[in-house]
Amino acid sequence: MLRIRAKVRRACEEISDNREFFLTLAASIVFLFVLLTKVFVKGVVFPIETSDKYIGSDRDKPFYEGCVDTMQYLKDPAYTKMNATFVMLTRNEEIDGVLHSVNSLESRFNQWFHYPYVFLNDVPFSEEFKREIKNAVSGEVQFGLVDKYMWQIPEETSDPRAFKNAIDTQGDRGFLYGGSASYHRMCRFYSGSFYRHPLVQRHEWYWRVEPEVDFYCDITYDPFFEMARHNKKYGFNILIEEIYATVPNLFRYTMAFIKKYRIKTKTLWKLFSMNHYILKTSNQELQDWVNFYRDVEPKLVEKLIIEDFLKGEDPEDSIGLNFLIRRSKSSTPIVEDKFENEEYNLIHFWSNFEIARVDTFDNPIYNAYFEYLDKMGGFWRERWGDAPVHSLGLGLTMNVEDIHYFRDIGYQHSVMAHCPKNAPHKQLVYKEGDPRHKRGYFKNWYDSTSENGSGCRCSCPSQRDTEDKSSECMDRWKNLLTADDAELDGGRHSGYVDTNKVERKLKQKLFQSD
Ligand SMILES: Nc1nc2c(ncn2[C@@H]2O[C@H](COP(=O)(O)OP(=O)(O)O)[C@@H](O)[C@H]2O)c(=O)[nH]1
Ligand SMILES: *[C@@H]1O[C@H](CO)[C@@H](O)[C@H](O)[C@H]1NC(C)=O
Ligand SMILES: *[C@@H]1O[C@H](CO)[C@@H](O)[C@H](O)[C@H]1NC(C)=O
Ligand SMILES: [Mg+2]
Repeated sequence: MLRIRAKVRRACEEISDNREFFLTLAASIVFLFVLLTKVFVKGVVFPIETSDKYIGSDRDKPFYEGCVDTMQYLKDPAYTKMNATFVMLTRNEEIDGVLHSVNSLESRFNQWFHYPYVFLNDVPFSEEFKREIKNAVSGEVQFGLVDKYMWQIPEETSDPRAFKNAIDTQGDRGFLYGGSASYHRMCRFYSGSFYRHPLVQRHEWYWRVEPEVDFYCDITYDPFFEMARHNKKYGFNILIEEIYATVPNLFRYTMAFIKKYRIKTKTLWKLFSMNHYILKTSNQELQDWVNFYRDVEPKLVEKLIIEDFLKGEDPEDSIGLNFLIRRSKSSTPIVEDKFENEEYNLIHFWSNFEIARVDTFDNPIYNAYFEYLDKMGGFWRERWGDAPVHSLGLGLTMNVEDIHYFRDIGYQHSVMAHCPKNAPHKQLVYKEGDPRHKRGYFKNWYDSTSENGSGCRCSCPSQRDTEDKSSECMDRWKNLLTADDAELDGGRHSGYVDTNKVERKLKQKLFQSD
């Protein structure tokens, strides 16, 4: 050992004037060290990513972790096939993307369960489209037309100039899809009409699918049946934040609706609403000033020092005078999107994947909510997506435990993907249910397992999981899962900080010598 060190030293002395060499050496050592710690001390030096953690509680957790023996599952006398269907709104031209989604869904799930499909379009489907679909699916198929009353936005005909102007403006300002009238129609249709379509109404449950999506894990149990068995009403797969520019007034109108119809929000409301009612106090000025926890101390310190100054006991008190001047010069902070002390945090369930009861939306409260929003014109004046509309609507009608996170379903749509780690010791051999879905040599070729994994035979893309990309959204969901009932408080926010208590503490600190 010593001899080696001496050798190294000698070698180094020989090139001691070669700084580049040293720098490279140092950089390599640091790089190696970082690499090793990252691999071996994961969780100590580098925090564990959300996708590696366990997510679940009695309120909600995966129905199964890992694979289920599907043949046995289907034979269980307690099992019944549900009154359910896939739903897809699409265009004739999108047939390749539609087949892509259908093949993925069949291969990963429906080849064992044979649920039917409903395809919807604002123009009739072509014979070719119908033929290709019928060849691909293992359940019944129905093709429906969306009539112009459901499809068109009323102002398109009642006020075409204002309509066109609004859409063009959004396009000019570069809002994603803002300049596309058909995108606005689509969002409105999925917000308030799809579940009222007669072909959808024939079912109790639906699973929304879009063209060009991928499923990465085998779904070896029946999600509809498990939803029913666990009293779930709405299932999601991805939770992300909306682009602000598309929904500037959505929350304001939602709050106005709540007020007008005296709606009592449910506990899910807390997933979407940010609280600005921080201080429990009757002092209105303080109330208006303090919108965040970080405002509490500075504002109370200011108040106490000024109060002390105004007692007039110390005429030389320049600190007190300075505080007084500062306060008189400053104005009440404006939180632009605050409405009745709440603000939308832009979080929503990404609604291109949904497994839900049809009456999740087809009920008096949600229907009235949609009608109200529709009248306010946000589906064309702004570009309200069906996802934030669904989510805020769910906040009016659902409790946290009514919602199910399908964490075990690997799914991707355009730029977003969620794909779980595989569950340990619960991977079974793949058995095809339909000869069209032979997997041949790759049939048991899937990702390695991990302690907190929930997936069955997942083969995930290299893309970063949305759980990690939008981990703040997931953290909020996790907090709701583990919060105690009192904290959820029917979704209502209330002043959390006891002003008197904080003031007492601050007084001690500030005026200790007294
Ligand atoms: N029939 C029909 N389907 C549409 C129209 N616009 C959108 N869609 C469908 O609505 C779904 C969502 O549209 P898409 O453009 O994929 O939106 P994105 O997923 O938000 O990018 C897809 O299934 C589309 O096929 C339309 O004008 N007519
Ligand atoms: C599994 O999750 C728990 C709790 O979230 C965490 O403490 C543990 O480190 C996770 N395991 C792995 C292998 O990341
Ligand atoms: C399925 O549910 C729909 C809507 O509730 C109902 O009208 C229909 O009769 C049900 N069909 C079957 C086969 O139970
Ligand atoms: Mg799409």
